[in-house]
Amino acid sequence: MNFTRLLAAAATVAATVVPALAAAQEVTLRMVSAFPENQFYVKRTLDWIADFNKEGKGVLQINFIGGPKAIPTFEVGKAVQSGVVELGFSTGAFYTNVMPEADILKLSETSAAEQRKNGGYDLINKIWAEKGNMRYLAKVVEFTPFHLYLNKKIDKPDLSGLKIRITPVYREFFQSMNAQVMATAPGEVYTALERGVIDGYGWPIHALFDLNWHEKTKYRVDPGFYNAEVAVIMNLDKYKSLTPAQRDYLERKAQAYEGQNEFWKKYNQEEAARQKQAGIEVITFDAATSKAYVEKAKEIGWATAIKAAPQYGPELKKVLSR
Ligand code: 173
Repeated sequence: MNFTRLLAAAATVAATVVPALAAAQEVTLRMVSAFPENQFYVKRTLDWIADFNKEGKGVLQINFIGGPKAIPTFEVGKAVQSGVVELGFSTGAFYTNVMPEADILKLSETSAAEQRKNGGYDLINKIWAEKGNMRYLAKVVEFTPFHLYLNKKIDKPDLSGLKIRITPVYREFFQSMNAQVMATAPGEVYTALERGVIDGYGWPIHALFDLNWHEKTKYRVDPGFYNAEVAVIMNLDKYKSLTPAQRDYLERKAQAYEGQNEFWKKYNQEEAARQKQAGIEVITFDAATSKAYVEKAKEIGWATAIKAAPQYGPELKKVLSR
């Protein structure tokens, strides 16, 4: 073969191979949600994904597989850890079967933005990588207290004789008030309320209406406690396999989603007003009892965290506390 023909052959090869390579560069990440698909959290995430896919053409795409019908709520963390799916949309309480540290983020007093600056975000990612084979991409729910919701009236923080739906978020705190507890995924709460299997449940200040729980709820106990955390998490092997351009795009989009968290402050006020309109009565205690209630939640939260995670619990406490 002379040189000209060699060049021509090389050009032919390049013309066929290069576009194939370029096309192969687009990667699609499959995502599952641990929250039911009819929850507003998921709708908001689907909007984010639509924008992600529009701008990410040729680089990175997300394929939303579904909610707990695809992978059960308490299995989503495991699925991300093992790489069955690349992305998960969940809260830490739902994947304590991966690592106990996951549930500690509910004790955050510093914001996600502050944790990006004070070393918290790096520590979370060190732990999530080491113990969960995960990358913690973005916290997309915060500034949101949890509350106790009841169908029987109480006049002091005593849940003796009451059966309360929990996740790991609330377990030790509600047990300390003598509740009989039952862990269930959000998708099972409505039926449990309808059948009278439970007398109440723990849940954030928002998102009752998404699942129609307001129809079966009489009281909310104030004040709230802790700080709900919901995040986009990713299988670490997949994360590492991305090109720098793909990773930059993913991080930029994830941070932009996290950057919208101020949204929850106003939304939560609206949700509280909506609860009032729906006839949900607020149970309050005197000032000293309320203060003790919140302090007890925090004390029990950290005691449980440090017992379950003796190494990382104290380290997390430094960056999550004010
Ligand atoms: O109550 C729950 O299901 C729960 O733990 C939770 C955590 C974060 C956001 C919403 C719910």
